[in-house]
This record gives sequence, structure tokens and C-alpha cells, in this order.
Amino acid sequence: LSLELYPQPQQIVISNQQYVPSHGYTLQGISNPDADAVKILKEALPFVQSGKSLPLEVKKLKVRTPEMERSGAYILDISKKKITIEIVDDRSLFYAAQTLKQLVGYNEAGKRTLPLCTITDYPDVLHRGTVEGFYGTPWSHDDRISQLRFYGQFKMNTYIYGPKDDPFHSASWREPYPADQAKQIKELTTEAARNKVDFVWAIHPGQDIKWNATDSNNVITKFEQMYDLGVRAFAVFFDDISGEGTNAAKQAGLMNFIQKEFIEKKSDIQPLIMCPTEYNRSWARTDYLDILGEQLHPAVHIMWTGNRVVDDITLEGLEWVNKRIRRPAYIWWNFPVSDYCRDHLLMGPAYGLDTQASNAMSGFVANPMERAEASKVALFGVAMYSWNIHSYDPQLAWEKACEYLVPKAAIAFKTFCENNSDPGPNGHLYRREESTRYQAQADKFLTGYRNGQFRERDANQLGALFAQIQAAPELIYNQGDNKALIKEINPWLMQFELLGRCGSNALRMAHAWYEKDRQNTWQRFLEVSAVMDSMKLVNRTFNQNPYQKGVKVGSRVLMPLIEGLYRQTSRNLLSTADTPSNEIRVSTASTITNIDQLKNQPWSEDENLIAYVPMLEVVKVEPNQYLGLGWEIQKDAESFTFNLPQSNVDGRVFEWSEDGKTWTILSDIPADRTKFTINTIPLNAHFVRMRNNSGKQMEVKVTAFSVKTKEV
Ligand code: LOG
Repeated sequence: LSLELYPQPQQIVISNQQYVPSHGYTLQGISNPDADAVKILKEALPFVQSGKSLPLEVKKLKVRTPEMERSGAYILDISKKKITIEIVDDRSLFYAAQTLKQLVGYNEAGKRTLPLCTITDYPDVLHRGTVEGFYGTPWSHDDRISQLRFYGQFKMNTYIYGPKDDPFHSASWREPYPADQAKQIKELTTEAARNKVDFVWAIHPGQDIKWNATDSNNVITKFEQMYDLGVRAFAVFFDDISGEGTNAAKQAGLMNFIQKEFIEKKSDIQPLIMCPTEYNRSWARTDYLDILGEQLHPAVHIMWTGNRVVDDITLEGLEWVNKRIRRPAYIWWNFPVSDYCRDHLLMGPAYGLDTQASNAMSGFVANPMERAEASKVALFGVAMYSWNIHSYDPQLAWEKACEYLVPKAAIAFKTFCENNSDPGPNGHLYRREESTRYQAQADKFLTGYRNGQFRERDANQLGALFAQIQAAPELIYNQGDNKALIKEINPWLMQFELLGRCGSNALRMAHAWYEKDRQNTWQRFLEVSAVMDSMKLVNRTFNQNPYQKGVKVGSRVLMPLIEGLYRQTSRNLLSTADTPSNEIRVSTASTITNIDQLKNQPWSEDENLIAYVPMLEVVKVEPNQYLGLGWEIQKDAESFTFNLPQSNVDGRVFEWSEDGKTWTILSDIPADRTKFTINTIPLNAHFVRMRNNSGKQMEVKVTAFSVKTKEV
């Protein structure tokens, strides 16, 4: 017999007996047990005030190994005569109660059953949870309440509040929250406490901070205001900034000042956390981290996203940074955050986490999607991993998460998630497996079709998949339980249904061609075209954010399959009909740059607009490095637009070229503007670029860089 518990406890000793408690329970042992924990216990078991009863005794833990001293550690012992819970703190009792609640079963007679067992349990990582640290619309108040309850249920104890687009966190960090928002934060701190979650409030002052006493005190004043709202844990973020604020020694100085003047003066605050400017290995090219390691008070945690901004977490990478910062890193994992790929949902398993790394980190928090409910699929995995690292199974966690979130349509929801997990090409080079169970069939079928075959078995399996895909959204809508989730993912559900229809039609089209039925092939071809048009409409109508607009589903395996079949069929039909082939236009527009950090950055190309996909982080431009765009020879430029906030302007030049070799300065651009459009570009221009013409490194944030071409 094994027990299904999430997260999986460290140690379970179990007899194969289920036990039906003969009486209700009475609480015994320590006085004033945590009220929130008692509430959960009462949901799990019947309690009685008087008469015959069984004892549920709560006492202080005696066995003290280092692990069993951690906040939240507990021993839960269930025997026929008694339940005993041994605890370190209130959080321990709360977690033991959550475990007990998961252990309760029901027998055929409808009676409550409990397994006879002893569970010894503790967290592998001290601080576990999330950092609401993404760009885009911050979570709503209701989203956050629901998250905090979810964390409590699955033993995550940390929620770091730091949404980039909350002005009171970042752009206007010196300002106090307006009354209505302050009230909501107060409610959140209460809800967090109820769920034994540390509500960490983060400030992001680095873009305009002055390294003087006034601004140091401005930070403390803001923290005092947050303290009054019930906040008992704090962080300072220095990510994605440029200029003076990036100075490591100054940052350490401010942190140490906060440590001394604020943290140590109050007796009830959690350790301070900072997010450094060089927060991942690929950017750590200076002595920045060593300065932090030496100068920052040892009690302050330092966050770290891994070897890249968005990446897997490896023990080797952790050991590398820990040596430099002289403390175990506090992991800020950039998954399932989707602010750099906003047209996709990241619904796949939380994988790529080293199962040997438990002693190498002080915290593990994940940065989620702007869509809070949908993020729970990945966050469930984060909870399992950070509690019990060595026995983490990403696939199992993913399945359980899907079952937990959409219990009445779990299979349909899994179908949705497993085909919506890859972010698509992106500047971070971060990709996720998607549609893996069908990838081989899809590849073989398409290759076969191109060679004039029709692989019947593969077609049948893919056909069954597309039928499931088409049916899944309806099943998810109808289960009705999780309305917030449905609202968040609705555009993708609509698109998913169309994907199923499109795929089924594409397979019928391929079959008709194989049967040499031209007329039927044409008909199916037009059907596929029609569904593709509907998909384009959904893509143009929903989720129209200015970064990556639109709604992409199945983009890694299934859409390429459909498009491949469609293109091949179009060739088949047109070449034999002897019509002039309606060639798909091959792009020759592209970005041009000699900056490594930009080389993988995708660009978008609409009818007459070529543009860098906006970037969120700061790019370092060395002397003579440049970023630019080139476009098709047959097109003339109409205008050139840039928006480069947080950037130096001294020594930069904008230039145009006809051949990409000889460059001329665009002198109409004012020297001091970070944002501008010019409509006077020479007709023979086919490239524009911005170049660092100073002798020093320059910092740039690429929010917009685009060329509009004239209609032809
Ligand atoms: C930001 C973060 C953003 C994430 C993913 C950190 C420390 N900072 O590139 O706000 O959500 O990457 O795009 C970041 O990760 N900048």
C-alpha cells in the first residue's frame, strides 16, 4: 500500500491497515494551538466536545535533527487509539493538518477511514513559493487570495509581491499606496498569515534611485508604511535597470543600511532578500557578484535565475554562483512566466530542475504567468519540487495538477496542456517540449505525404488526437467548476477547438489527394483554408498586447504539421493544374546586430512593418556595436521608429545604408530623444541601425525599433 500525498512526505512508515475511528476526537496537548490549523483538522475529522472520544495530541517535537528544526517540520502518527502530531511551530501544525486532510478516505459504508501510519516530514528548501515578478497586468486581488490558499494547501510558504507594472513597486516607488490598494494589501497579509505564507513586499527603486541619505530613507519610509499594513518580509529588486543604480557597492550599502536601521530594529521581520542586477550567469562578466559577496550582510538573501534569464536550474550552476556570492542562492525561476512570449500559454510540466540541488539553495520561488489560475499547473510542480527535491517527478506532478485544477474534465484539460507548453522561438532560447507523444507520427506522416505516401496508421492516430482536441474545450467549459481559469484561457480554448477542426480537415485533404480525388482534395483544401482564416481572426482579435499579440496553440508540432500538409497540397494541386505557382513569399527582412544578447531576439514582420519583438531586459552595447534592421530590396521605407527607454544617448548614432556596408548618419534625429519617428528616409535605404559611437559601454532597452515600408 502506498499513500498519495502532495507534496510527497520525506518519510512514511505505514501498515497496510485502514482504520475507521470509533469516536470523534478531542484536542489535547499544547495550549493555544494555531487556530487556522485547527480549522483544517476539523474539516478533516469529526471533533466532539464531550462524551467518548479519541485524543488528538499536539506536542512540541523532541527529535531534533537539523531538518526537523525547520519551520513546518512535523511528525504525524496515527494509531487506533490516538493521533499524535509533533511540531516545531504553527506552520508545522498547519502542514500536518493538510497532510491529515489528504489522508482521510471513505469506505463502502461511507465511513471516514484513516491509514495507520507515521509520517516524518520537513521541507528540503526553507523558502518555497512564487515571485509575482512579471511584466504585464498584475494579478487581481481575487487571484492573489486564491494563490495564497493554494500555497497553504501544498506547503509553499512564500509569496513575493513585485509585479513590474505596479507603479508603487517600481516607477513611483517613493509614493505610498492609495487607500483602496493599501486596504487590499492589508487583506493579503492577513490571508497570507492564515495560510502560513510569508508575504514579502518588494521594491524596485534602481532606475532612478539617488545614492544619498534622502533616498535611503525613502526606502525605509515606504517599508514602514508596508509594515503598518501587516507586511513582515521585504525585498529590494535591482533587475532590468541601467545607469547609476546598477553599482554593486552602492546596492550593498543600501541593503546593509536597511538591515541595520529597519530589519534589526524590529523583532518580527523575516530575512531581507535582494535581486541583483547581474541575476544570471550569462550576464555576470564583471566583479559585480564578488562585490556583493564580500560587502552584503551575510543575512541577506541574493536571488538568481540560473545560467540564463530563463533556464533550467542545475547544481553546477548553483555551485558556481554560491562561491561568488558566498551564500546559497535564492532561486528566482523564470517559469511559467510568459511575459516574453505573450501569445503562448506555458501549461506543461515544471521540468529541468536538478534533483541533487537541495543543499545548494536557500529559497526557490517561481515567476508565474500573468494568468494566475493557469499558472497553478506549473506551480503545483514547484510545490512538489521545493518540498521534497530528490523524489520530484515532473510528469506525475503535472498530471496531478491537471486533475486537481479541472477534476471533472481532467483528460480534456491534459490534452489542452500538453499541446500548449512551448513558448515558441524567443530571445532567451528557452524551449519546452510540446505534443511529444505525437511528434514522431507527425514528422513521419508529413515526410511520407511529401513523398506521395499516406501512412494510414499515423493518420488514424493523429486523427484521433485532432478529434480529442476539437472536443476538449467544450468539455472544459461544461465542467464549470473553475470559472476563473476558463476566463483566463478562453482565447486559447477557442483557438484549440479550431486547431482540432483544422487538423482533421487537413488529414482528410491529404487522404483525398492520395485517393487521386482532385475534386474532393480541392474541397478539403478550401475547408482547411477557411478554418485557418478563423484562426487568424482569433489571433487578430484576442490578447492584443503590444508585445507578442495573438493566440497561438500547438505551435511546436501540430500547427507545423497542418501547415506542411496544406503547403504540399497547394503545390500538388497547382502544379498539375499548370497554374502559375502562387509562391509563398520568402522573407528577406531581418535584424542585423553584432551584439550577442540580441542575436536570438525574434523580429516580427507584418504586411509593411518590420520590428524587433520588444525586449524586457537591458542590453549592453560595447563601442562600435549596433542593432538594426534590413528589409526587402523591392520595398521602400516610409518611416523609422524607435523607443529606447532607460538608455544612454551620448555617443549613439543612427545610420542608414543601401548595401549594409557604407553607412550615412540620419541627421534628422534629435540627439537627446529616447523615443522618435522619422518619415524622411532615403529611398535607396535598405538598412537602419543604431550604433555606439562613443568609447564606452552603453546601455539600451529595446522597447521599439521598427521600419514601416510603403504599400506596394
Ligand atoms: C525580469 C522579470 C521577467 C523575467 C522574464 C528577472 C530577475 N527579472 O528579463 O521581471 O518577468 O525576466 O521575462 C526578467 O527575471 N527580465
